[in-house]
Amino acid sequence: MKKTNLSDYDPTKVPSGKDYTVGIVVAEWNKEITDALANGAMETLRKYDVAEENIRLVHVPGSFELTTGADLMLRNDVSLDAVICIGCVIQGETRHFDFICDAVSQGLTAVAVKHEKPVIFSVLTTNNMQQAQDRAGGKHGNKGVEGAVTALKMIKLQKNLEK
Ligand code: DLZ
Repeated sequence: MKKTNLSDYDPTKVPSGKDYTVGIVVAEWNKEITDALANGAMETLRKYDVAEENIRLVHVPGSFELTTGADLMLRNDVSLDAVICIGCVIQGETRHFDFICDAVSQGLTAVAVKHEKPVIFSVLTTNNMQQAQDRAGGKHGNKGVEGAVTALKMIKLQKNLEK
């Protein structure tokens, strides 16, 4: 199966984030992975000129709480243009994985619709730790980088359409 590098993108198509404000919610479960994803996201936002003071970072206990974290951020900071949600859910022996993944994907979609702002799903859902490491700065890139690029593109799209 062909595996794409999550960090492969055309840099000429990424908008400048000079005037944008971006929230990042990071789950603490599998912290080694989510810290690497958060660093990838922050480095990418800085690379595309988002000012340091316009990057708002908060942590939540696990991926299940990303929905509440994103909702709280958007409710309490109207200057946010988008929120990137970062988590890592690793398949275990029980169905917990399925419930968390379903809840987060549906929850984040609902938050985006409620607040009419881009909410980005930078959540790894993997079978094991190796697959997560491969996607958190390993051989398949960094899903946090992809999340930041997606956020910048979606903010620009929204601003263009709502002019
Ligand atoms: C409970 C749990 C389990 C088993 N696995 C993960 C995981 O792989 N990744 C993750 O981000 N969180 C996990 N959690 C914690 C839940 O997301 C949540 O924090 C708790 O169920 C409390 O609501």
